[in-house]
Amino acid sequence: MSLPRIPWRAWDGPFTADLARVSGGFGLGQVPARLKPDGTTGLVCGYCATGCGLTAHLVDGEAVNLSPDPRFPVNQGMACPKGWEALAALEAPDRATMPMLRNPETGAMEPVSWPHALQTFVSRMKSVQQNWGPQSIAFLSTGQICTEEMALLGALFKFGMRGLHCDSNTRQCMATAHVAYKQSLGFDAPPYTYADFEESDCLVFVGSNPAVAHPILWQRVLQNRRHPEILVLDPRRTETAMGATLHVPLAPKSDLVLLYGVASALIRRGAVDRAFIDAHTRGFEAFAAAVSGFTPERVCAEARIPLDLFETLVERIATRARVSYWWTMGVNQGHESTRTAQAIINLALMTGQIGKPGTGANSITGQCNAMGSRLFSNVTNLFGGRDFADPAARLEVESLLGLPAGTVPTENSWSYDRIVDGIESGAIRGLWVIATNSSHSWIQQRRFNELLGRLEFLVVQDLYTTTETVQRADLLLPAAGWGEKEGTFINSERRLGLVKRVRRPPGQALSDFHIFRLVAEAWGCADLFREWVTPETVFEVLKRLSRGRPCDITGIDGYRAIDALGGIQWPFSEAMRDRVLDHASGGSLETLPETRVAGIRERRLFADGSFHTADGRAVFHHSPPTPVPEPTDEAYPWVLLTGRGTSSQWHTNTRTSKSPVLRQLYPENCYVEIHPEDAARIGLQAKGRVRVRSRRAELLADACITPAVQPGQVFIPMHYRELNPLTLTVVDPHSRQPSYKFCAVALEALPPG
Ligand SMILES: Nc1nc2c(c(=O)[nH]1)N[C@H]1C(S)=C(S)[C@@H](COP(=O)(O)OP(=O)(O)OC[C@H]3O[C@@H](n4cnc5c(=O)[nH]c(N)nc54)[C@H](O)[C@@H]3O)O[C@H]1N2
Ligand SMILES: Nc1nc2c(c(=O)[nH]1)N[C@H]1C(S)=C(S)[C@@H](COP(=O)(O)OP(=O)(O)OC[C@H]3O[C@@H](n4cnc5c(=O)[nH]c(N)nc54)[C@H](O)[C@@H]3O)O[C@H]1N2
Ligand code: SF4
Ligand SMILES: [Mo]
Repeated sequence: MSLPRIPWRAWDGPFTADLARVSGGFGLGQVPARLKPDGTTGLVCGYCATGCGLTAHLVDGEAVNLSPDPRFPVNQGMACPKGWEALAALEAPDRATMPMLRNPETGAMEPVSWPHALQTFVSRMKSVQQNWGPQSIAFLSTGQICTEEMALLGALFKFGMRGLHCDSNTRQCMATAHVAYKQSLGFDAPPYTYADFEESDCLVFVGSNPAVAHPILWQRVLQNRRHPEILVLDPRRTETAMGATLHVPLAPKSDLVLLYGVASALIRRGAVDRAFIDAHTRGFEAFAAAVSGFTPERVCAEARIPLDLFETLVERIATRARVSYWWTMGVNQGHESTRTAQAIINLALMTGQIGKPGTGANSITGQCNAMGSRLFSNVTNLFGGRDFADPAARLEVESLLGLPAGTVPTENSWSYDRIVDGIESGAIRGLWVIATNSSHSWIQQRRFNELLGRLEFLVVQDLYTTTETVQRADLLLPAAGWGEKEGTFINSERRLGLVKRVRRPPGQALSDFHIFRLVAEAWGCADLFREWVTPETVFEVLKRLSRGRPCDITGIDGYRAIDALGGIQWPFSEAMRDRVLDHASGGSLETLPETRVAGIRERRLFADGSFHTADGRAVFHHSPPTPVPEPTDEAYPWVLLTGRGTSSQWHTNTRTSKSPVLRQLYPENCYVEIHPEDAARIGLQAKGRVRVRSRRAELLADACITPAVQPGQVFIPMHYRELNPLTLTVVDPHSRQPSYKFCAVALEALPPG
């Protein structure tokens, strides 16, 4: 379908000239950079953190089709349905094409000009700050915009607007992995490369369903020619569990007990790597003592699995040469998630299964750029994984960015859950939500949405006019999406990939980058960002901020190098680049011969056993397991599990619902998976409807009667807006990531209809 295209000249106002300068107008007639002679150009996918390379096929400067890139090292010519259909999300009739402001009298959203929108943004946010203090405004952002955009936002908000409290949906997703790695390995550094899927003899998936959530990574597992064991720890018999050689259907949230039991059994068998432990780790003796009481009998009783299954699990881990551990949200989203993730890291450390092909304690990332947000969003940590509380780090960043001394805040921001509590207490009065649909995805939704109603000013920056959060906004800023802008993403294996502009944004939608630039100008702090003019100039700033850090990317000679090499993993320092170029006798990264490219294409960390802690040793962290905060009881006898439903649905479904192809591939109505015995117990028939009730809310869902879930457990995909009102605000004490995957519910069968 065709969308209205308004040239920037068509509207007037004091910001017009600036708009033209900082945003390149609305990009009319602009041909995307780095177009190949055959009229195609490559870019990485904007959904999940697999980071597949896609080829955009262009006609008259606009992409008309996408196909997977056979030469891209990640996906090797494969893509999942979302990747194939990624352009459909850009063509939706509900795309936001103009800024919209809520009319206080009628309550309706009305289109306004950009200058008016920006003036409103600035005057209302500043008035909140004047009345309630500079820290009374906050933002919630995302792992789904480009690194350069996140970096500009974090710098603008903290250094320019003098705000403090901000977080992103990465809290819902990767905060646990971030904290676990940082404490255990000294830096948030997932150690692996995707080749490890193919080079492992035993892959242990904990709370991870890649067959649905990372389908191309699952394809890489299926390409493994070493006849590997695939061990899946998941309460549900997922698509991944069905493809495994062993499925361990442990009781929900019994992971910590089970993993401690495995550690204890391995120690008893002597299946540990003493030399590695002695040379490269700290705290093993205390850990061994702490887990010694986790006997097979105790573990099997608490995890509710048979003893022989536990013994088989231990046997396979103990006897395979290359063992790799992979975890995702079944671990990260829990009441004791950080220690659970660290229990996985501990297993890899005590067996020396890290830094070698086919090994590692490997957290798989969720969103396309959650890794970018972990390193460069300036939200929970200061640029480049530094600490806001560290005076030397603050000074360093101020000098690298040419900021006046004292510009960098001395405190850490509140986490997402604390920002929400802050709205309740009145500490937060103005909120800016960017590229996340909190009114669907945040936990205990009814409370959250009631709290949004208390805000004095809610700004939402999104692609669409119809999302649950936009419907509650006072001001909507229309954003260009993936494919309509340029920048970088960092995938699960630390690979920087390039996103390109292969479509014109509709109407007056602007890239998030340009919106942040305009806010900076309107706020009056653009002087601080003189260098932050285009995404690629910001990339140079980020390189500078990364120098000497574990995530050093100083050797990446701009976007062209990323484009030429099929992405580049961090770290890639100048010294590494120079070594590569020396061997190739000069030239540039772009012209490297294929033989040299192979050497830098797939790199893992910690090959030398040296970690990022002060003494170079990895640390064993552990705590006694704790009970779940809301156990089942007579009134609420089922555990509600949640997660991804199909590979064709993305989160709150704002983008994936726009594709007629994808819509054919998932159930339209909210559904609940329930075991046949439970269905019989409540008198539920096939095609029946179910009322699912928690202490906080209830929903109606179609019944999906299946032995994939165990008796006493039900599963509802997160893509349906009915779900999160039922979930409960529980967060892990270390990472403050919400526990989305456990609350108690009651069920009632309703007749079909
Ligand atoms: N199609 C699609 N792909 C996606 C996404 C999407 O929305 N749609 N989202 C992306 C994002 S942001 C993320 S974070 C990832 C998430 O990727 P995954 O984490 O793989 O997906 P989930 O379904 O959330 O959770 C994984 C599994 O955890 C299990 N689980 C629940 N409770 C427990 C428990 O106590 N212990 C254990 N061991 N397992 C448990 C669930 O049964 C589920 O099968 O997917 C990414 N990929
Ligand atoms: N019950 C339950 N809840 C969960 C989970 C679960 O497993 N169970 N998982 C959690 C996890 S892991 C995650 S990551 C979150 C995800 O939760 P959300 O981040 O809320 O989900 P999305 O639907 O991805 O929302 C992204 C929003 O950004 C918009 N958008 C897309 N691209 C752009 C862009 O380039 N610019 C701008 N400005 N906007 C854009 C989209 O239209 C959409 O409204 O959900 C969490 N919620
Ligand atoms: S697996 Fe992830 S990155 Fe690859 S095409 Fe699918 S959504 Fe895109
Ligand atoms: Mo996520």
